[in-house]
Amino acid sequence: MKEEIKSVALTVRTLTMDAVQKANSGHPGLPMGCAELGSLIFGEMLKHNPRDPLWINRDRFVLSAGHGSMLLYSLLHLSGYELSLEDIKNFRQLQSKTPGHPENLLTPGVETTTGPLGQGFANAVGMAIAEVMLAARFNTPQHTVIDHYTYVLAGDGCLMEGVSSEAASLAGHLGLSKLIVFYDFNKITIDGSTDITFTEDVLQRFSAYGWQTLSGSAYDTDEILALVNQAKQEKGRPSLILLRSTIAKGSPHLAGSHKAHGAPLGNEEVALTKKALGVSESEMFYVAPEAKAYFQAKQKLWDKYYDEWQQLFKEWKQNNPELFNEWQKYFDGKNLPAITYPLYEVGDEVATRSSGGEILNATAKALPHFIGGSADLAGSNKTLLKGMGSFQKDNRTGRNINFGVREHGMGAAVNGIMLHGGLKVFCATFLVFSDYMRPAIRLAALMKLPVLYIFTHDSIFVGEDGPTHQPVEHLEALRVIPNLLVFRPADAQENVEVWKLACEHSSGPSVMAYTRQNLTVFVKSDPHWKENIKKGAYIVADSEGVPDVVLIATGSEVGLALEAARELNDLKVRVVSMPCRELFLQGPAAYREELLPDSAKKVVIEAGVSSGWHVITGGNGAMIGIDRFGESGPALEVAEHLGLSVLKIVQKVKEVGSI
Ligand SMILES: Cc1ncc(C[n+]2csc(CCOP(=O)(O)OP(=O)(O)O)c2C)c(N)n1
Repeated sequence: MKEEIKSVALTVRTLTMDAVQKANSGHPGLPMGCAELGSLIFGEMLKHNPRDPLWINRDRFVLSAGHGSMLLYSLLHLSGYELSLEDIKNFRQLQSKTPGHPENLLTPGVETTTGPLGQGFANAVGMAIAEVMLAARFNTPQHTVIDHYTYVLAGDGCLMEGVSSEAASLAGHLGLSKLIVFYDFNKITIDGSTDITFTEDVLQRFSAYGWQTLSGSAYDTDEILALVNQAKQEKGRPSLILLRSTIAKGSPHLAGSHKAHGAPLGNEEVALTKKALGVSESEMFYVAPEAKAYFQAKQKLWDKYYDEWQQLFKEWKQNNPELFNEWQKYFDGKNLPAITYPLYEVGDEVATRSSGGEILNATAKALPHFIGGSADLAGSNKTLLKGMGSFQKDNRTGRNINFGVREHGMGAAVNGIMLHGGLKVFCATFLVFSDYMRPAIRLAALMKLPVLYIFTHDSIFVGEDGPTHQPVEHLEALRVIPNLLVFRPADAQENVEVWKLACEHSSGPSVMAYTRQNLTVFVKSDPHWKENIKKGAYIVADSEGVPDVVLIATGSEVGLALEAARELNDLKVRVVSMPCRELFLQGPAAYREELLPDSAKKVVIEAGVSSGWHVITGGNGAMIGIDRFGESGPALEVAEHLGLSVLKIVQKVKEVGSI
């Protein structure tokens, strides 16, 4: 095996050097430094099947240090995934399957999109959570249908990032023992040696988090396999295996240098390295025949594991028809019962966070695979799944995840849960703290993951907690993320309808922005509002004939708009509720024109920044928003102070209407 691993490692080095050189950009250092480790992961550790990259029970491998993508691409190619040598030659080219950083939607075998350091690590924590949850749900004493490891390769950068600390702390608390992280301890980052930045004892830190910590050399294959064995023996803690390594190992002049981190080695150095490795200098994209043969032989073993699992699954299915019925709900979306949503009547006074909590519980009651949690705000967010337990070390069937005060880690972990497959996940915090999860939200949108975000306390109407807790720019900041839908329902009835839309949005995440304060369920003048809300907006109250002014509002401001409209007797006023601007803008142009006639002035009312709303006002109207931070005080006084009272809205509309 040792000789074969050498040949695989050699091939990783040659492919990496040539691909980076040809693209004239990329990161040769990590793949060359971790070539042996990567070869062992793909050849000796992973139970996977390159012919079925989405096999549910495969071991997961996450390259958290995504800049080292050539490590992953070389090994995916060698081990038989659908990634040709031609693809490797197209490294970093437009629309290739080998983008600069790994993207799960582009390349078979890539488990998650990585590059923003630390995110992959935290995704892996989510994957390990999913594995444990699903194992508890489906395994029987006779049959272990869910049973896999999650391996991670993380560098100094990943472990410096706060997101990995949060996720590691959570993983330690939860005792995720099937999570095994390799730490590429090369002590090099972009700016030089970690002596200038990162001198803590990482192993001690992880030990304090509740991890088993191990260490060895990245070039001693026996030792690495023994350490992994030790990690697997540990049943109560995740494992961190620190491996001492040399960046760009094999390069005569650049090994150990930060210069090899993120730049081509240069033609001369590539030639010298090839020579040192015993490869012909003129040979480009050299693949050692022994490396190919090694993986071809491995495929037989993987087929064996795979077939054994298929057989096991078949038996399990025959013996447990009811469990299989459940399985189909989790993994295929089949046999799902209809959700019985709560009913709300006109005049009901209920905060959208409260109706949201009821809707959430109704959903969880019907969908057994619906799980999630809050970052220590379940009570305020109203997101507790009642009677469904807390997922803990000693309760793997709990469906509430207590993420603790760890929004960064939560955001990234839920991406991992979703990526794992089998579960539908939500997470929650205050809207103002969505900033703490923004990198993960962005990645969820990029990966088209249908995560549900429940963000409550959605405006200055939070009141006394003051500007630190009053979001103003957040709705807009979220709306600008491509492929993310932001819903801000105006009452409990709307909430039910937009929740359905969010759940149906299967190709990306959705935000539910909910109020802390009560909102009155209002009469909708449009008899087809439940149909029309699917287009992002609908008419709540209309004028006789073509309106002079259309008031467009979202969430809690729809109620204000309705009150203001009643005061504006001299004008023909229409009120439009727009719980999802993105859907409205993506929808049919004719509907947009119908709702917002060219001739009418448009006044948008939202307790947030005005930026972005010009697309609706179209230069013919105004925005009543909040282009500053809020203030601490009773909510209605703060709102009045910031121009969000009925009186002030009426004044503003009169000004606009008379122009
Ligand atoms: C969140 C984030 N910040 C910054 C970067 C830019 N960046 C890419 S690699 C890197 C250094 C990483 O060092 P290390 O993990 O030790 O990788 P190695 O040098 O060993 O390849 C930085 C700062 C990034 N990709 N993500």
